[in-house]
Amino acid sequence: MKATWDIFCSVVDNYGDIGVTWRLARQLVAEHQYAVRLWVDDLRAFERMCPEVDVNAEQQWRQGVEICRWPADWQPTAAADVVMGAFACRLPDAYMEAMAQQARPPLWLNLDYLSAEDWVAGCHGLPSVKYKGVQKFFLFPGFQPGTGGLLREAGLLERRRNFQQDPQARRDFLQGLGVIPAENARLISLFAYENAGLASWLEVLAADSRPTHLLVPEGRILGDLQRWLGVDGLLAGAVKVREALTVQVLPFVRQDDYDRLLWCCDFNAVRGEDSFVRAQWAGRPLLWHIYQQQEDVHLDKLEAFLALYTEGLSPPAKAAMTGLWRAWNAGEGMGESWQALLQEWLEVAEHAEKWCLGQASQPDLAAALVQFYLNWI
Ligand code: TRH
Repeated sequence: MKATWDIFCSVVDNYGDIGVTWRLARQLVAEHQYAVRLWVDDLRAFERMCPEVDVNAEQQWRQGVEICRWPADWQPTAAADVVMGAFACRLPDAYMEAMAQQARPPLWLNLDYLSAEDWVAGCHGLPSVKYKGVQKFFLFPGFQPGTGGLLREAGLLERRRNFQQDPQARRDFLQGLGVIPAENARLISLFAYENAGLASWLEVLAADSRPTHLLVPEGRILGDLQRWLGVDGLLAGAVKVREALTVQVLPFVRQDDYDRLLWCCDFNAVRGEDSFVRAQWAGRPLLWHIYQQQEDVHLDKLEAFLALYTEGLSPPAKAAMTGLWRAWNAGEGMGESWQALLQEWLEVAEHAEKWCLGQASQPDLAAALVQFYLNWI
């Protein structure tokens, strides 16, 4: 009998918690043939990226995954063979008790946040706390050998490359979103938290000799965008033109379509965790708005990633990339660093593909989790 998996996802805020666990659950089913239950405490964020999700259903099947509402009032449930809490979420007490009561206690995992910091490889797979004899283990995604790697479905890069080599597929996809960029326009996607640096970036794009078509999925950055445009109530479908810059607001699309959007663009501004990884698989230059944490600990994570990512770049390209990312994450002026990046564009674009291939040569996170389980039994 194949093992059963329970994945617990508490939606703290935004879309990253459900984005990551939904991706992982699907991959465990599709590529490793496990029976996976995904427990989610709030289905509304989920519905945005997977519109067929019924937000009122206690239980439903989606793409082979059993989706269960994680109720505040937990009902007795037998534990699975592998139990994963995502991002340090606390499992229901009664469920932990059920784990402890099982004749063969399950493998208990905590899937942690993604970080490029050096300590991650040393902590991946280490034992954590115990509950009545059930041992919990830390699992860390990461970029370096010895970590759990990144989520990457089988055949992802081939699909991405086929799409990018097919101009008609790109045109059709964009047209489906109502996007018809000018022939020579630079296409940029923008998914970010509120950012005081946005106006300075838009200024320089508007003043550029080459047109830019900026695609902005509905979300937290719209307030800054509206302020710069001097308009209110921007909704999906809105198109505004300021000199060389065309700004278009997009609906929040399903997760697979968001991938295609990233594949279409010459440059992707992403945020959090999952969109950040997907932009890397797109093989195009990117800008990361990191999720802000208390006492600015996120800035160490930003620097750790930058140090890794810019390895092998020439000093001016490295300086341009680093300058742009630091400015964006400090909410500072973007004009100068954007110009500097444009000077290094060819190198930075080649580097994005190289980085992607390098990361793809490591085992993916789902495979690493399965291997961890197989080593454990
Ligand atoms: O939404 P986020 O800011 O999520 C964050 C981070 O994960 C952060 O690390 C975590 O601490 C916090 O949540 C709780 O960014 P992220 O991780 O990129 O997740 C966005 C998800 O939304 C990702 O799976 C892609 C998906 N998405 C779509 O499906 N369609 C869209 O149109 C867009 C813009 C995103």
